[in-house]
Amino acid sequence: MELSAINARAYLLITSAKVVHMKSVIKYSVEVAQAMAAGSPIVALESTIISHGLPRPSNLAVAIECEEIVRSLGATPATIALLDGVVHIGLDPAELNAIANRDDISKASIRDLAIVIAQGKSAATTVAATAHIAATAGIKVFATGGLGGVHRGANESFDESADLTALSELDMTIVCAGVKSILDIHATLERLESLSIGLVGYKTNRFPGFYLNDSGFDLEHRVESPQEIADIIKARTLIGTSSKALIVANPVKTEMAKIRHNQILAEGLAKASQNGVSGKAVTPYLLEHFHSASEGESLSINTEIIKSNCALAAEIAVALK
Ligand code: PSU
Ligand code: MN
Repeated sequence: MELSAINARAYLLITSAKVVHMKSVIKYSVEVAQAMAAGSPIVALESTIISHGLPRPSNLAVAIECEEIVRSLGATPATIALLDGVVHIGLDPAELNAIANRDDISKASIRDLAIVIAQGKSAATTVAATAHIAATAGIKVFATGGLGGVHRGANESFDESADLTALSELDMTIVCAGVKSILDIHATLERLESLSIGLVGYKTNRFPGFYLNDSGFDLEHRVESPQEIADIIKARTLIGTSSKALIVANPVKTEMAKIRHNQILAEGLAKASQNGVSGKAVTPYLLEHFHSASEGESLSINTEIIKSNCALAAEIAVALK
C-alpha cells in the first residue's frame, strides 16, 4: 500500500474513533430516547438541587417524586447529570441514586462540563449547565427550584450566577419559584432585563422569592394557564426572540414566615462571611443553613416548590405539542 493510502486509512480510523468517542459522551435513558423518537413532551430536570441543594435522604425521594409527577402529567422527565465522564440525559434509578448519595459528585456549571467529561469524573449540573445540555438535545422546557442570580454584595464580590448569562443565550423555558431569596433580588431583576430574558408570573403580579411567594417586586406580565405560556413560546419563535430563555415564575403556595425567613437569612449570610465561604460553595452553604436553622421548614417548602414547578413544566411541555 502506498504511504498516502495508509495515512488516509489511519486518518479514517482515527476520525471514526473520535466520532465514536464523541457519541459516547452523551447517553440518553431509554425513556428519553423513546420520547425523542416519538416527538412526545419532555421536561429537563437539574441535578445540583439533588446533590447540593437538598439533604440526604430526602434528596433522592424528592428526585424520584419529581420524575413521577412529570410522568403522571403525560411528559417524560430528563434529569441531567454527568457520571464517570458521560453526560446523562435521563437517569435510571441506580444513576439517580448515585447523584443523590455518592460523595464524589461535584457541582458543574457550563465551564466545568468539558473538564469533568475529559477527566472521567462525575458532577451534578446547575441550571446553567442543565439548560445548556437540554438545549443541545432539543428539549424546550425545564423545571428547577429557584434560579441563581446576583448575590448580595456582588458590587464587591462580583458573585453573579452563571445561570443568568447562560439563560441569555439559550432557547429554554424555565419554570422556577423566582430566584432564591438569599440573593439581591432587585439587582437580579435588573440583570434579567439587561440580558433580555423573558419573565412572566404564573397567576401572580409579584415576583416570587423562593421561600417567600412575594419578593417585594412587581412583575409586568402575568399568565393564567400552561396554554398561554405555550402560545408565548410559539410567538418567541415567530418574532425571533427564542435564542434567549423565558422564565416562568411560579410562587410557592405555603411560604415561610417573613420574620423567621429574614432572621435565618441574616444569620446565614453572617456565618458565610465569617467562614470565608465563596464561589460555588455559597449557594449550597446558605441552603444548608436554612435547612438546619429552620428545623426542616425550608426543606418542606423547597420540596413543595420543586414538585409544583415540575408539574407546571410538564403541563407546558404537553401544551406545546
Ligand atoms: N434551586 C434550588 N436548589 C439548588 C439550586 C437551585 O432549589 O440547589 C442550584 C441550581 O443548580 C442553581 C445553582 O443553578 O443552585 C446556583 O448556584 P450558583 O449561585 O453558585 O450559581
Ligand atoms: Mn456564584
